[in-house]
Amino acid sequence: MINRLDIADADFAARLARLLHWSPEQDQGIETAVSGILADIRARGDEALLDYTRRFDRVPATQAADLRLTKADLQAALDSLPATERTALERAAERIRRYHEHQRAASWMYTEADGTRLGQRVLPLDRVGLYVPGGKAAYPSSVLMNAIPARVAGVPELVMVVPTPDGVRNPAVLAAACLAGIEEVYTIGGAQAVAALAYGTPMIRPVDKIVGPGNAYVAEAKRRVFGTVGIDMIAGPSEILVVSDGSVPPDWVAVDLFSQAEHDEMAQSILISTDAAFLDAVAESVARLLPAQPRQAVIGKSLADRGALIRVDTLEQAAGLVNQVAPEHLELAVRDVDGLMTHIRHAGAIFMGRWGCEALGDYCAGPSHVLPTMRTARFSSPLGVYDFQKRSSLIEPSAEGADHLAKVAATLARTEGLEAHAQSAEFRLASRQVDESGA
Ligand code: HSO
Ligand code: ZN
Repeated sequence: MINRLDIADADFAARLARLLHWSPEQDQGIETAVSGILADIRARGDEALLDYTRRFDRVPATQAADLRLTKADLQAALDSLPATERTALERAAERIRRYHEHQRAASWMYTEADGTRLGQRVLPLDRVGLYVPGGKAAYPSSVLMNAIPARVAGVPELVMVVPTPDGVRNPAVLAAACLAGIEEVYTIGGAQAVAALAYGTPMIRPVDKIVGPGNAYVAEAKRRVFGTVGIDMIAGPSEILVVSDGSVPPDWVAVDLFSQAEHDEMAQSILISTDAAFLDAVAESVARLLPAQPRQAVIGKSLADRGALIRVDTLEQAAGLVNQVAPEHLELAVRDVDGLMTHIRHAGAIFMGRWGCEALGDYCAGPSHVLPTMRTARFSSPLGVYDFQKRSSLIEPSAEGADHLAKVAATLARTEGLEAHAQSAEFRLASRQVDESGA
């Protein structure tokens, strides 16, 4: 049902390594298909886009313009939502906005003693593309979680692409786009949509960065257009790791584990505890609560293949495992959260204390639910305002500062054998003396 591990077992490290191992399918067929689609969109633009969309999504479009939604379409989707759903989306959007306002980085500048000014200017990206999947993982919450940080950064042009298989639109996704202030939406998907965003077509002007999750074709296309445009990350299956000292009800933890397992058979749900009786109780909760879950098949497979209940001796050992796993989501269901936090280094989002269930963060706590997976929390961060801002360095030497710097620069330039650099630094020095003597 769910794997049981004990840190005291001789084969613990090997079993854990086997459970954690996951690598995205690297399918030669996908690579070939995607490279063909990218080349075709570059060569034939909207014609190719129309062809692929008719073929893959069976959309009855006759011209490229049929693939664009109007502002009225988005507004109609928002108006069609039941009031409770609309209010929930609005409240989530408001909270996500407020959280991200704390992330906005400001430009800065300082002046040195000789009057030289140095600084950094922060500006939003001009134009960003948001990919939204059309199939089983079409989440309106993800539209908010990607679009609002971009909006808060000040990105003036946000373009969304979302496939509509058989022409069927997802009103909640379009409503979320409307709430997030997205005005440019195309009903396209797959590698062809990524290519259109990256290279542009007569209908779609190219963007500067593409964000948002997608299937293996979308991921491969994003990998290939990276460099032409920026991308956010290539996300793996969802992950949750709960650390508990047994101070919360076992049923709570069981359902928390289900909550990520239900995303995907490849999702990973792990509980680490110092309390063996608590682990037994959670195993019992899992067995008792699973049959009533609508997604019991997916959850069951995820827990059997990749889930684990792990016994450790101390919470420091638990923290050591957390840092090794570097999970996307971490719940600290323990009495002494602050004490445990001092040992935690790697996790995408950390839910602290007995009330910190991940589902709140998935929808409405405030931080983006777009988080580093597959151990990448060791070196990367949640999607945030900073992903939609870029920085320029500012250098304004004073006359006196230029003198000092020229000597250092010229020396280093000659060390590197770059005489023109040295002269470039020194020319101003020489001509400034002429300049100031009025000659
Ligand atoms: N847990 C997912 C996000 C999500 N959950 C969307 C529900 N909807 C990211 O890991
Ligand atoms: Zn989730």
